[in-house]
Amino acid sequence: MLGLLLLFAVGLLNSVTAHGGVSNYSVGTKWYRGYNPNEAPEEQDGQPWLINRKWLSIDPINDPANLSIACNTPGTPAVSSIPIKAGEDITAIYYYWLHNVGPMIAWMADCGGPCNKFNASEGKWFKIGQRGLLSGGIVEGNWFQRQFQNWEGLPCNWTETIPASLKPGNYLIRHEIVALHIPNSPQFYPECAHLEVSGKGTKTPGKKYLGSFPGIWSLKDPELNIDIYSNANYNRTTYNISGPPVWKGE
Ligand SMILES: *[C@@H]1O[C@H](CO)[C@@H](O)[C@H](O)[C@H]1NC(C)=O
Ligand SMILES: *[C@@H]1O[C@H](CO)[C@@H](O)[C@H](O)[C@H]1NC(C)=O
Ligand SMILES: *[C@@H]1O[C@H](CO)[C@@H](O)[C@H](O)[C@H]1NC(C)=O
Ligand SMILES: *[C@@H]1O[C@H](CO)[C@@H](O)[C@H](O)[C@H]1NC(C)=O
Ligand SMILES: *[C@@H]1O[C@H](CO)[C@@H](O)[C@H](O)[C@H]1NC(C)=O
Ligand SMILES: *[C@@H]1O[C@H](CO)[C@@H](O)[C@H](O)[C@H]1NC(C)=O
Ligand SMILES: [Cu+2]
Repeated sequence: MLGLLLLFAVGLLNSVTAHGGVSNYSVGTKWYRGYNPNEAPEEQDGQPWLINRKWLSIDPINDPANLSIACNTPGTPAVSSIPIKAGEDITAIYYYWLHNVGPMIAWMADCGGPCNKFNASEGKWFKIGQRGLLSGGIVEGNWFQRQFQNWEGLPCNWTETIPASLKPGNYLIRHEIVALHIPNSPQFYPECAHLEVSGKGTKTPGKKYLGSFPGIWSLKDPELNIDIYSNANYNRTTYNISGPPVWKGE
């Protein structure tokens, strides 16, 4: 009976911890606490330290047409912003990330004013970095997500650079992990934070780099609505990350 209970508990634990999201951010030596869906909302909502848009659940979003695809559910704006210079790195730190197949993409969108008044579904999003299949086959190969994965509860770090030429201003940053381990059922895990970008940059990405959430992702996309285990895909050694090209600051 105890064994059975234990088995059940372990099963439950696995199904719960199988999901996740960004726990903290760091810029240089400074850490910023993210929203924690496992802690009381009343200790987080409206707090002056909050730089992360609210996300209530570590579960994935399955429907790319859901408004929550932009900044998760409910995506309530943060109070504060992370100050960062164009050209600096930002690290998103996750705990217990357990999936291993699928692309990871960092996006930004100009809030055109204070981000705490900005509707993320009206953002024009651009990629600043993406990580996919680095080598090997699509099922067992060396995905960045597989390197990033950590079973021991140690922090998993994902670092990207704010393009050095980016015009200063208020931006959302959106870290998104796409998990492809279930055939024809891509899972999207996006979280957003508010950035206050400084610097002497003057550039903004052109139209071919921009898109909307909902909008960019579609279940008609064969790279997302994919069965990685099928005969046709199993031995593939390339995976093309969908969406616009990454903006490098040109
Ligand atoms: C990281 O995030 C967790 C969960 O939100 C929080 O409890 C912890 O204080 C954060 N760590 C740091 C160093 O900010
Ligand atoms: C959007 O997704 C969230 C979280 O996955 C869910 O709670 C909500 O019901 C969905 N909304 C619609 C309109 O399906
Ligand atoms: C945000 O924008 C979307 C797309 O234009 C719209 O459907 C939605 O109602 C807006 N949400 C709010 C809270 O205004
Ligand atoms: C992850 O990043 C944090 C913050 O920069 C750092 O303290 C930690 O050592 C890093 N962990 C790993 C495994 O690189
Ligand atoms: C994948 O490649 C191996 C080695 O060439 C081959 O034995 C296997 O049948 C292939 N699998 C599929 C599903 O095509
Ligand atoms: C990926 O993109 C390259 C370059 O556009 C193309 O040659 C290749 O066929 C694509 N691979 C797949 C699996 O779609
Ligand atoms: Cu999961």
